[in-house]
Amino acid sequence: MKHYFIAVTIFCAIITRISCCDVVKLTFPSGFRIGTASASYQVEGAWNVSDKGENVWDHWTHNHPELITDGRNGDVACNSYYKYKEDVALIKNIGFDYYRFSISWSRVLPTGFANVISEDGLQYYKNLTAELVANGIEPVVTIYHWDHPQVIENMGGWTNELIVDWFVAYARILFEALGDSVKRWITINEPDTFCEAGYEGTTKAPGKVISGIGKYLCGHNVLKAHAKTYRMYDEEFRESQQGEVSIVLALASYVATNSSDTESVETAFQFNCGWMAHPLYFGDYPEVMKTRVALVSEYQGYPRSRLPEFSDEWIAIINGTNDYFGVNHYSTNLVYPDPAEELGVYRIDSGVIRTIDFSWPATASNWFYVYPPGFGVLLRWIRDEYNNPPVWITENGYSDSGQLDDYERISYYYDYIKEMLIALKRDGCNVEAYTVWSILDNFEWHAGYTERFGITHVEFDDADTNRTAKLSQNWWMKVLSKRKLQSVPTNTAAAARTLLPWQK
Ligand code: GBH
Repeated sequence: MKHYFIAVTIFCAIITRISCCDVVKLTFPSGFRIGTASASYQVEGAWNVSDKGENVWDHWTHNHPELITDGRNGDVACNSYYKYKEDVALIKNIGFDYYRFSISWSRVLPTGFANVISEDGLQYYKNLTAELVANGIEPVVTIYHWDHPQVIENMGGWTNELIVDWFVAYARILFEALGDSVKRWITINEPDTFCEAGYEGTTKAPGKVISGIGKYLCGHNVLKAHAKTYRMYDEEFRESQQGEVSIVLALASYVATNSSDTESVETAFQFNCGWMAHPLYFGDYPEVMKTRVALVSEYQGYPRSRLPEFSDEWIAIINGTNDYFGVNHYSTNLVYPDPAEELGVYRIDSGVIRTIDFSWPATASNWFYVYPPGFGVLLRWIRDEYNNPPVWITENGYSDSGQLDDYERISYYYDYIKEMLIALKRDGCNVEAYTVWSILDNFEWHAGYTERFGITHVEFDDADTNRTAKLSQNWWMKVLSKRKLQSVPTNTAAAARTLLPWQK
């Protein structure tokens, strides 16, 4: 009898495994799109060529090199302004379906405003787009990836509501100039990231520390700018151009330290994903954000909540302005309730402490630990929360210090994409596309060139900024030709790799 049970148990275990892999097979469904991405300030260089205006990242890196890990900047970066044909050839050779790149606002509008359009600036993006199309690669365009004109920042940047109209005028010029070829637009990249790090911290430009206020005010204006741009596209371009418009959010995943604590997980998701997505899908901020921020604001003595309110008119404008759900995902946080609240002390708006499990593998970025199951958790949460919208993974990738034999990067891709395929095939999540961040090593914001996300190595110390394939680039080439995940090459040296400072 005992043997019988053991046999049955083993049999069931094998069947479960097979059926899991059978469902998933690790192939990409037909029609699934795979692309790669970059952002203007991180790759273009040519910071003062022609009539280009100064942007906040030019200003920030030139004035505060001490706040960049290696003191460097994006003046040259990958030289993609001059090497875009080489970039496109590379993307084509690897076999990607699309290329997500961003446009530098002050390159197109040197004064920051729509009164002067730089012919050279606009021509560069026309050339890049044409080169992609000629090579059968779909252009996916981010209108804004953190580098707004300094002149606009001088007037408060994303904390000044006037930016809404300035942004719409800028976007209109891009729809007009590129919209015949570009059918997939992203208005704004990761408001959650730059609103917090740029208006309540000094790890992103403009590095203004407006504690408790800056982030929400910035996010409020971002939602308005996004929604007005979406409505403008509806009114002036959608019929003739037939494109899609969305925003991209930086979404961590969350798991509770104590597995029965579903509330902390839910609150953490709402404060991250819900902050921007709830208004886009339901018109207003999540209930838990409104009540919690009001509560903590009152505790801190503010006469009103630090989270701004939308008028009914704005709710109607914002509600329903995401044609697809753009997700940048890298890592997971562990969450638990802030114990200080039991003593009546309110320190955190969400009331939830976010941390990491230090047993998870580290990367070269101090915020980034590897936890593949988190990706599935996030995708299922989006499915359930927003009625299974079409999802584009607009960024996913891994950071190291730049070695060509990047075995860990390959296993990161393998493990994360496997979770995505399970969420898609087994759990019915409506994921339509996946984007590799990044095609090239590039200027990694406050980390300078010390953290590398590329599947292609770039020699930044050499004026030629030569590109060299990493192992992961070859792996991607195979994945793309077979449309199926490929096994991870083994690396015996990886086990012996040296500990990073924060692992010691
Ligand atoms: C993306 O940002 C950017 O879009 C891209 O430009 C960049 O190169 C890439 O990823 C790699 O960084 O609360 O301490 O856990 C993702 C940036 C950084 C956003 C970490 C969320 C959470 C910090 N993410 N951040 S923490």
